[in-house]
Amino acid sequence: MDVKPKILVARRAPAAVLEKLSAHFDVDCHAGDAPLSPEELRARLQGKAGVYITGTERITAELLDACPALRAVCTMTVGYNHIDLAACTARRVLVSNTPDVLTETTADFGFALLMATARRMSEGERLLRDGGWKSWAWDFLAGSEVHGTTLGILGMGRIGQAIARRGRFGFRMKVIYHNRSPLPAGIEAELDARRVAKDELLRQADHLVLVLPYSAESHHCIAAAELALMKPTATLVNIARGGIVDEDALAAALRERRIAAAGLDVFEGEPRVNPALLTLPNVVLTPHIASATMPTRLAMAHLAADNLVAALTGAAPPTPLNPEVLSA
Ligand code: 8YV
Repeated sequence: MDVKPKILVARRAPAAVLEKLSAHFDVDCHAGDAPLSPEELRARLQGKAGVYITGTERITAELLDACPALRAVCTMTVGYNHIDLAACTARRVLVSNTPDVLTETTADFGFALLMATARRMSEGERLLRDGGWKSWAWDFLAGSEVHGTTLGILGMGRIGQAIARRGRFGFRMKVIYHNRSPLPAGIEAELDARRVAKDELLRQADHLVLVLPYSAESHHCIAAAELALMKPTATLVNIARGGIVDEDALAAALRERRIAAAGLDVFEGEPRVNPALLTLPNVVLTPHIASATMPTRLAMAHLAADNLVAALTGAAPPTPLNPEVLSA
């Protein structure tokens, strides 16, 4: 009888996904909602050929060295800053993520967060629930305009483009962006989007959306100096990773109304939120849910499983990050 390879599913996963994995593997599933500690992860990974993770579990060179049986790391996220990709590649460990299936859903949320932030929705709901809605006034909860304004996108990948499309075609916004590489000419023309220097993006955007990958290079790339370039009427939206923004500098800018408002779905120390942000009225805070619709989360969960099955059964994984390890 063939012995199935052993894998670890590091977080609670949909039943259908566990069933799919169990057809191929001997599955050890951490069913709790609290993440495994790094020590627990290392212990549970002993003898495992594959691991199915989310954005919480960190895959480091040290962990890989402590788990020599590991051949595949499959994350149910598009971002992969929690994985040392170079260390995986050097050890011929296949890494995959879940791009594309979450693009439109995440862009929907990014735009919703922009709207909620500009139009002061959370502030209004808090005021109403607290019994503070007494009468009408011409400037009561008056927010910033969205349609026809300038949308700035920092990081023009798949999700950035999907947000730009919503702004351009749904809200007649002028789109500017900053990205390491320019968009293909066809997409730039479709979106009527202009690539600008980062400083110009900060100066001109009425609404600035952060959608860039997190790395040593993008760590705190929005800090005091960058916030100082923004318009006092501007809003900032972050659906990428918390570490991109210096939260203390952002809280100070919001408190002193050097920018109008911010919408944040991600936080540097999440799930802990910087207390300086919690007391400010002009910030909308959501708990990292940009990709959280049932169909999208199921699609992500299945894609991560399909990658793991392929990687360990000799088939081509649908969305590998280091396909070179397969041919090495
Ligand atoms: C995840 C995300 O849900 O895909 C990503 O990179 O940020 C979200 O879609 C989150 O990271 C889960 O850990």
